[in-house]
Amino acid sequence: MTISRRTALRVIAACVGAGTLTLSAFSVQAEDKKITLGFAQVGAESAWRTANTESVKSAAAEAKINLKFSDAQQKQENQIKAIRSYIAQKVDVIAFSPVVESGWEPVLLEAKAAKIPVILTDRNIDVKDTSLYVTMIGSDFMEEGRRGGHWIADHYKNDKGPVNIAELQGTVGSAPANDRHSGLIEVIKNDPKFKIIASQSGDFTLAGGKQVMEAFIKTYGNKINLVYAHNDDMALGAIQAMEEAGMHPGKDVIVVSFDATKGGFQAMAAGKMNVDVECSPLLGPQLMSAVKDVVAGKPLPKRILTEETVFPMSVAAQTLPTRKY
Ligand code: GYE
Repeated sequence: MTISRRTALRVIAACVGAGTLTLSAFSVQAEDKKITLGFAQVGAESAWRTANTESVKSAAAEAKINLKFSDAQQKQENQIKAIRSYIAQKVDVIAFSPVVESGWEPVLLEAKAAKIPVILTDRNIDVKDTSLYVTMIGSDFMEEGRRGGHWIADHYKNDKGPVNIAELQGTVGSAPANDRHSGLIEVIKNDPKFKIIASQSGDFTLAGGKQVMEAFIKTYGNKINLVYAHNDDMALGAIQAMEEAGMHPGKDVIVVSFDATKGGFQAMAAGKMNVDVECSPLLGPQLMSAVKDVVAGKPLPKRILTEETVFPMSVAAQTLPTRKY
């Protein structure tokens, strides 16, 4: 049934007259009730992070959540400042991706005292009192490290070694750097042919990876058999450094990386990277649904995991067009 504009106006007028004009009052209330989420991001250090930021922003818009966003430029003190300002602004929920694992108790106690729920995304923290956060949404970095380790163990199963590994670590003290290291060690520790001959942080950036790799090449040269880079940006930097030194990444030096970004896939398709362990940055939708549940008082699991896999070089060209980040 369609009604004319005039009829509609008459109906509204009648409602007003009868004191039943609840509709517009409701919509004003709904507008007021829009959830405000304060999100403290790590920085913009990698392609992974750019995709993660984009996912959070677009999912907030989609979910009609009012997002306050800050970029900590990879510094914990900036993140703490941002969280304090969200507390002062009395946002409904705070979410953040912690740069490092330790040192969060004081600010999280402040959030708790202000009764503002906190959700961790992407990276975990090291706190005794887990009531300081509602849930943690993200990957299992230990498992990712093990997946990298298993690929390596399998790749060298018929090789007596030694296999000299140069490790490019992520940001010092961050969960993915700690766990991708420990996951690898767990798998290779009982096989003496694997030796980590060099290990240093490139801070998850391309420039950092390149610089550290240049130093490794100077010290160890052709002794390096495998580069284990904690993310694609550092692996791409290391590939550049190796090529500039006349080496052949992907062939005479095996390259193992994490994230599975388009950049990683392009390197694999070009034969310069051997395997990329997936880590999805597309956490925005899961975060927004958790935010809504928390505000609605619904219980949430303490850990919400992302599903991921491993991509060897052989599937890169075929899979590249379907990659979303
Ligand atoms: O692997 C790296 C980024 O925390 C999982 O941070 C994330 C990591 C990701 O800088 O590229």
